[in-house]
Amino acid sequence: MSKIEIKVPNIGDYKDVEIIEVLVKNGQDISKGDPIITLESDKSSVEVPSDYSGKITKLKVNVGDKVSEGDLILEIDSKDTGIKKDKKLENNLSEDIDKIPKEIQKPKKIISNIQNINTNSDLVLASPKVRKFARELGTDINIIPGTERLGRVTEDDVKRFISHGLNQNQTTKEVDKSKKTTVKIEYEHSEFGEIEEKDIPRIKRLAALHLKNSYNTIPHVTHHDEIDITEMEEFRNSLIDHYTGEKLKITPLAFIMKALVAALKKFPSFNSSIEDMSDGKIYYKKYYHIGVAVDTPNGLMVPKIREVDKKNINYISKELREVAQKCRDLKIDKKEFYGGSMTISSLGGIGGSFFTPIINYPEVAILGVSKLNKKQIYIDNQFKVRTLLPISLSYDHRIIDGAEAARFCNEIRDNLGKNFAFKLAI
Ligand code: CAO
Repeated sequence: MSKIEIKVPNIGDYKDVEIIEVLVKNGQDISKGDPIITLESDKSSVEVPSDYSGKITKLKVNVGDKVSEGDLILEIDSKDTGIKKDKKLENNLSEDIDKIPKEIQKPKKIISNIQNINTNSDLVLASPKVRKFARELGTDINIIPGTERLGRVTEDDVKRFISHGLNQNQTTKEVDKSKKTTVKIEYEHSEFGEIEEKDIPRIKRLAALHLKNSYNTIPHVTHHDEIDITEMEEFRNSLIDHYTGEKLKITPLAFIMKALVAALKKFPSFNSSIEDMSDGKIYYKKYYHIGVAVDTPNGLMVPKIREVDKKNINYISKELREVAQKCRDLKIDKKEFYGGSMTISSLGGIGGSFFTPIINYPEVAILGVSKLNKKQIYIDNQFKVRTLLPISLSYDHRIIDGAEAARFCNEIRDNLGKNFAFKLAI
């Protein structure tokens, strides 16, 4: 057994290329030729394979790191001797990353006339091979939903997309494009004062595609309401750890998640997905995995808290903190962004009253939560100070009617109301 260092091979003239995926873990057995990381330059992405077989002992890189030829990726214990490098793999890699035509590299200057802007093919994560495959089939890769990490599009995604006949979206995109060409920005921003040009972070660019797809495909309606959570808040603030005697720090979101799940059980159409209206299918989920929008320095991420129906609020609260931290540290697995029932977008810790959240496609509804506040409410012939929680439910009007949405919100209100919050907690 010898210890072998696997380094970034020859990648042409490229330096400081970003790692967008780490495909292996410490302790994993890998074979020669297995992909270990994916590198992406401005216009192309390429997987770096291992030159040797063995067990990974030290993984030295993370997603987001920038690397150049010769940088250490990982160390393995290998039966191989450590001297035979696969020249063929290395040459292919250098060619792949070199395939980026010079003329389509990132423009240095903001182009003031939108007529000149290319399609955004650089926004989608896909290997050059998959891009070519989509192009050959006459499909725009930008409108294909990717199933891999961070929305990466695979060859299977392209095939699935075509077999579902989703190409009709392309027509809409064509219309969008032609509209775009009629808009002309007459002046440079810099003509009005000092400006700074920056790249839009990758996660924001990827999220943009999903948000745009959802907003353009789903007819959204948003139902707003205020829920009296006075007793729930009193109860939440009274919770104490029996062992330490200290106050338990439980986010209101844990109660809201439980209340949402109880409402989903009563209104299964909210726990469903439609992938393509034209195939006439709706998928009802028998599980209760709630997505929670997490604000991170890199942009918004929506991991799922699984089986909320089977967990108590203390556990949910802890799990939410941990998962949110993983997102902020970019240490979350891609699968955690998939397979949700419904999403909650909470701005409660920040502020605001109501907003219009965008549905997390292919789900059919999303619950927006804003900052609770105290108000005078007329109850039992007198004004009383109560704690109110503003909620905003956006729903897919193709599948959910307004009356059903109002009933769903009433159910959430009852679930968070007097006595019921206590039941949710246990
Ligand atoms: N009203 C008032 N206060 C609230 C509240 C509400 N509805 N919800 C939470 N809070 C309080 C919490 O109790 C906490 O108070 P303490 O510090 O006194 O304990 C404080 O606000 C901060 O909460 P938090 O944000 O750290 O935790 P959370 O459980 O409320 O939310 C998470 C977790 C991950 C949802 C949150 O950190 C976050 O990222 N929110 C932003 C989501 C977002 O950007 N949505 C928009 C998507 S659409 O673009």
